[in-house]
Amino acid sequence: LELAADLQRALLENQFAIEYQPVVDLATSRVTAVEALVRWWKDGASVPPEQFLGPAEDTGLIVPLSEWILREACREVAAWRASSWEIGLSLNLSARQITAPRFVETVESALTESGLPPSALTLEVIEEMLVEDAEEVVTRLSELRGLGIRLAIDDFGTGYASLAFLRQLPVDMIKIDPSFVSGLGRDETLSLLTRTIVRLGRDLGLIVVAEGIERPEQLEALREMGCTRGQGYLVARPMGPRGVDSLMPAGL
Ligand code: G
Ligand code: G
Ligand code: MN
Ligand code: NA
Repeated sequence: LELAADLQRALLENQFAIEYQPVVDLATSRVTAVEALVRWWKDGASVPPEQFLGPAEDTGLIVPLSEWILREACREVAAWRASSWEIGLSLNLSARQITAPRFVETVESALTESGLPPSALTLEVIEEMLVEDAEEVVTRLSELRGLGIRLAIDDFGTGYASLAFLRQLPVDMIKIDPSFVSGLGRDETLSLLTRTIVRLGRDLGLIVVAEGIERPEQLEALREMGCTRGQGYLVARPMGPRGVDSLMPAGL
């Protein structure tokens, strides 16, 4: 309860910030997109999202918080694109946000107001969101995809029904969970599973992003498997907007 009050005040007092983690083309190292990751600066320290996203979801505060993240991130990425830098934006969705009233209209208005084209926005969802209110979640997400927005399955491979999810929802991208990527070069089973996921994604015509790349041997293995995109501390850590500014290719 105290946390709920703190969160409410944090929203009013602009204590939230967005960090962006680059997603790169593994062949060229070109930044293809940035994933927005919310940060809460409370009394000078950063509170981990794991500590406040659950309570924000339970209290419903996730809805106004997510709308702020959506509008702010669309605005910042649209500004980078205004310099002819063709990067996309990935946003993590919460289940409560998707089923909130006027969710689709809110996303549409964030795009219109920022000038970000729908095709530059990818919405990341996890399988757990299809457990409750599955029909409504699939309907809302399908409406957004109909507007040209892309959909990604985050933490792919860790849910109990990864393959069923691919059948239920029209997606454009899968993001391989770090628990698979961590084993590359060290664990034969995890390497084989990663290779199989990459192959599955490619056969389905999906963009495959490997997450949690921390060691050069993982990068090498992913390239060899034909995985074209990646994200992780080895490539780039989450960073503030000024950090992203500094990644803009020279000449733009
Ligand atoms: O940034 P970090 O790795 O600490 O994120 C921890 C968790 O918080 C991840 O599961 C990530 O998906 C989630 N997360 C980060 N930012 C957002 C956000 O803006 N909205 C939602 N719903 N989840 C987020
Ligand atoms: O669940 P999701 O994939 O949205 O989570 C993203 C989270 O993963 C962010 O909090 C980000 O800080 C974290 N992250 C990004 N790259 C790495 C990495 O290479 N290693 C680890 N351990 N965490 C990472
Ligand atoms: Mn994510
Ligand atoms: Na993930």
